[in-house]
Amino acid sequence: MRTGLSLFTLFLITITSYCQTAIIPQPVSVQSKPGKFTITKKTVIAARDEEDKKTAKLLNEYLQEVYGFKLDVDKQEGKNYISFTTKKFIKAPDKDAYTLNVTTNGVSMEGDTYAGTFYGMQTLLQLLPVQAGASLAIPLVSIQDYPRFDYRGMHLDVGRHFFPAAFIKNYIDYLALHKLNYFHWHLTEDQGWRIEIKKYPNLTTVGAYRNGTIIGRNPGTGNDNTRYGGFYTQEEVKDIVRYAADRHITVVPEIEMPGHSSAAIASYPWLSCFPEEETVIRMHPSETSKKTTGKKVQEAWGVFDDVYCAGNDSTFLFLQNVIDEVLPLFPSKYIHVGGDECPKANWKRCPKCQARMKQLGLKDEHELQSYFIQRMEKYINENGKTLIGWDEILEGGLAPKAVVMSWRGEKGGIEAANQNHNVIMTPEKPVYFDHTQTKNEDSLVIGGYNSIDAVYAYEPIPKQLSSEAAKYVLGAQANLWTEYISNPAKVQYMIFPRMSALSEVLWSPKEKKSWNDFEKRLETQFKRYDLWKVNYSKAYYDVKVSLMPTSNYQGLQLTAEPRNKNGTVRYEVAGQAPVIYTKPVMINKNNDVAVAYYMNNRLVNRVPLSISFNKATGKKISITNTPNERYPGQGGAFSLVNGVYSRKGLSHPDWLGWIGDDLEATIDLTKKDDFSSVKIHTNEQNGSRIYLPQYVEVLTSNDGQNFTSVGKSNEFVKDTLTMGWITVTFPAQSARYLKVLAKNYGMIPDGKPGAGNKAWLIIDEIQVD
Ligand code: TNX
Repeated sequence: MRTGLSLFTLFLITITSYCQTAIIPQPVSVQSKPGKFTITKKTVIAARDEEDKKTAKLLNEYLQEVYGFKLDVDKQEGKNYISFTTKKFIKAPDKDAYTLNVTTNGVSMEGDTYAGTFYGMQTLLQLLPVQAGASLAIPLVSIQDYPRFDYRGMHLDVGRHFFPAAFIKNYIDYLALHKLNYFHWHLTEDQGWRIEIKKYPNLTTVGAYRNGTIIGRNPGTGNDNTRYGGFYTQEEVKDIVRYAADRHITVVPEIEMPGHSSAAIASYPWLSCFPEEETVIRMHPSETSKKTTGKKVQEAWGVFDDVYCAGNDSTFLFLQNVIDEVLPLFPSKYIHVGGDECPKANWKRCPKCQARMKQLGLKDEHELQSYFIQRMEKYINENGKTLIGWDEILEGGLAPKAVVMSWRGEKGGIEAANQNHNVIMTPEKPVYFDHTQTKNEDSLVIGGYNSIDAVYAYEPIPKQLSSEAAKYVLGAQANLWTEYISNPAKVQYMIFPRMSALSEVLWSPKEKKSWNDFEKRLETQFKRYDLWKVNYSKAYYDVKVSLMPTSNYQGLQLTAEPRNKNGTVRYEVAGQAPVIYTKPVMINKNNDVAVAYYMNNRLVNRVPLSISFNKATGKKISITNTPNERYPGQGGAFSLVNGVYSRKGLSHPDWLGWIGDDLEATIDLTKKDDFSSVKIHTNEQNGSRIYLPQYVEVLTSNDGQNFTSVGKSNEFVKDTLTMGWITVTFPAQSARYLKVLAKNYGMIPDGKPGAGNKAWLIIDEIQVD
């Protein structure tokens, strides 16, 4: 008995003192031992040279900020210590590697480089408890670690919305906490020029401010007509670059050309092919333009025809002068020149551009764009730097030493790597962090869906590349475009927690990646976000709610499937006490319901659903044309008769969409029923190529074979600014089957937004009454 007890006690001591670590990104190797070391106010940080002292200072800042105290820094280790040592001069293969050892006497970090030591310190921060008040006990571990990719980046667009210098420093802190090492700073845009250039003061007196911003999703529902803007002085830029360097982060500036240059053109109209032409500021609902005179900083989002003139040498002189001021501010070996989304319409009608093409024997405007980038590359190379451009710089021939950022998928990256060019992968899917991370988004976002799982699953080296070509992939980066991100809290909401997944993609060995393991560590990471006082998306706690037909098509069956399994799902019906969800729920009348997810009795996520019953709800439906993968609906065609439709816009998961194709749906009411109207819920946003159908036609049948047309309509009544119903009414019918045909708008004609493309048709509900 005695032996049994003491053995049991020993066992208990072992498991309770054997702490689990939750480090993100996952290190190369972690060995845990039983026992712990506790940091107290008496613990001394030992750091010998200046760089390591900087890292020691950063550790102290973190301790102060999060736990409310600081430690002394000394040269000697003593008995209770945290020591930083850098071996220096150690090069590849494991560049920026570090080891971290925690014993009962202290913590030692040893880096191959200063950056390595700094990464060791970042790992130490993640060994600390996530409760601010707790004693700082850390588990005994031995960690060996180094990054997988050399380029681990995050981008921020400060053109569409401006973020103050203080927040840029916070953003850099977030990168550092994730062991990311490149900050791509997108400094110039149509909607604002954000960096002081002394030779060209108008760039910031004029180009940094716009007279308004469109409201809502492009092309908007109006304009706020409020002056907006801001810029960074060269002093602020230097300060930020230094701040980043202390955190072993390189800042890569982007000065966009030849497109996305409306703000520069507003400052100096002679940069345009047509200095006399006025800037067009598109506005919904008329989709005509706001009244302005002369060149203006853009107020709408999108791509604009007024770009730098490629025929004028003064354009190049201007850009070279700008670069002359930019390069000294940024020690980075890279400078990004954009190169994306440059319409060629103005170059086609510009005599100077055409003369340049003729003189150089360029066969089209793509070659002119290539000439533009190559001419700038030459200048940049002469100044000892390397040019980065978006994948459009492949069109018309790549500049000889350019690095390609592949954003329109991986295609451009693959092509460039096969041409022996370095590549940074930034494919829209899944690393555009301006896209939503939840199917239940209730803030305005640009569209697209990049879940945290998709980011985690991302592999930067495309399968198509040979191992030789794969060496050209320097790494990857997530981009944050800010059309719909106007404040720091929204930035945080969009990047967290996806940035944590990204860091593991870029840092951890491929074979170490495990979603199940990441999920466990993610819950600790959420607590760190709380410690860092940052906002983050709760999409990870989303509950997948599906509405499916019952076996006899007499109602709806709601199922709720949480991704995370540690909490509880509650089912709520308006006006009733919530119940714990355990099995599918039957619904057969109009109701406002919700599915909520609770962790430790705290609400973390809630999906509300308004169910509108009608004669088609829950019935059998089939459709002829498969919807596009971007708008597949929930449960496919059944989405159209599931009693639910969007009240907020296109991020609702119920939409079915077709490019060029019609909706042709057949509904089986299971028995003869009487009805005299059919409505479809649709969306009109011509700026996004979404057009109303030409008409909606209803046909009925009693045998499901032979259908007769009973009515047709294109009468659209809005229920929100972009959505509404087309209703077909007809003399009362008694039939078992009906067919609903919505005729796609078809090819978009000249003069309309999206001309030359097939229109989208978007529908999320059919109602029969
Ligand atoms: C495309 S990505 C752009 C940006 C937009 C972004 C929105 C790239 C090189 N150009 O100008 O902000 O889409 O997701």
